[in-house]
Amino acid sequence: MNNERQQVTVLPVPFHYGASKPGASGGPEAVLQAGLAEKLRHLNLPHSLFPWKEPAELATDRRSLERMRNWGRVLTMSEAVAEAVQSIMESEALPLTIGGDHSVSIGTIAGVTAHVQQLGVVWIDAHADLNTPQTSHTGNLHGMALAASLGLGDTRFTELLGRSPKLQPKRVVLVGVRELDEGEKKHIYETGVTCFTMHDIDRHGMGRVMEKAIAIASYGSEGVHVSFDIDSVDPGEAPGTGTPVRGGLNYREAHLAMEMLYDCGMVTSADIVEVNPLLDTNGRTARLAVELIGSLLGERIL
Ligand code: 6HN
Ligand code: MN
Ligand code: MN
Ligand code: MN
Repeated sequence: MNNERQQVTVLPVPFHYGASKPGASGGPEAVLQAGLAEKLRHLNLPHSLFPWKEPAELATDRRSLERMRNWGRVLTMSEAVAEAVQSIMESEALPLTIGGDHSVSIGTIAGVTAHVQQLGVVWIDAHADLNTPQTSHTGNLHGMALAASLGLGDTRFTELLGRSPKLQPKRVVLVGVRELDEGEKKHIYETGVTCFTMHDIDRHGMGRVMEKAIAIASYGSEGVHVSFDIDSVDPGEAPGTGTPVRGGLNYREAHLAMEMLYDCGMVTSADIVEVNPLLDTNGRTARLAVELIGSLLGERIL
């Protein structure tokens, strides 16, 4: 993004089959209700809403495997998201995907990398989403989204739109991590993706951590994708999410991350995921999501 009044196309993906709990499918509606369009208007950004259509589901897509729950539904959704994002990229707008659980990112990254070959990713999350069907304890595909984009896991997901892997580990950075499964730790070591935990943020400060994260994700890259899981933020600030973990980013740290990403001028695309209005208190988490999108798209007080 050169940051010059970039056209933004919002892609709402009301989907929850990648997670255990229902509710994330209400995320797009909640974020829109919380004033997303007004925010974009206030920022003077030309914007439109992508007409998302629930993909027609084949009866055979209802198959489920213990290790990859609802995989047929997730796959059908991922293909539709990938196509939508690809067409948004073609129109030279910035795709802003509103989830939905984090499995929507399998599709967005496939769609973005159809245009941007060398894509950096900043994945802001309490979790790493680096499970494969073999390492997952839950079988939930939202916990496998980043792994799939790195070429790990089931080929139906890794080979979405063809090319696998979509991402190179040296351009992938996790920020805000505080809960990892054993298999995910192994995947971090084996792939060499960079992982900044809450410990790193406490120790060095969010400013320093984001400087490093942006330097890594953008080095030699043609663009940077931001995948923001709202559970990266402390549950006290963002209660409306399905897999909350104590000890998260505070309000200011989350905004600083988004502001610095805007300032780097490399952002091609973004996902805001895991807002669950059924678990929210008075729309607080949805409003936070809108504010954070504002910071990512250039909102400043001065
Ligand atoms: N998310 N590691 C756990 C799992 O089920 O694989 C949690 C995943 C959470 C996924 O928040 O996007
Ligand atoms: Mn996630
Ligand atoms: Mn998470
Ligand atoms: Mn687990």
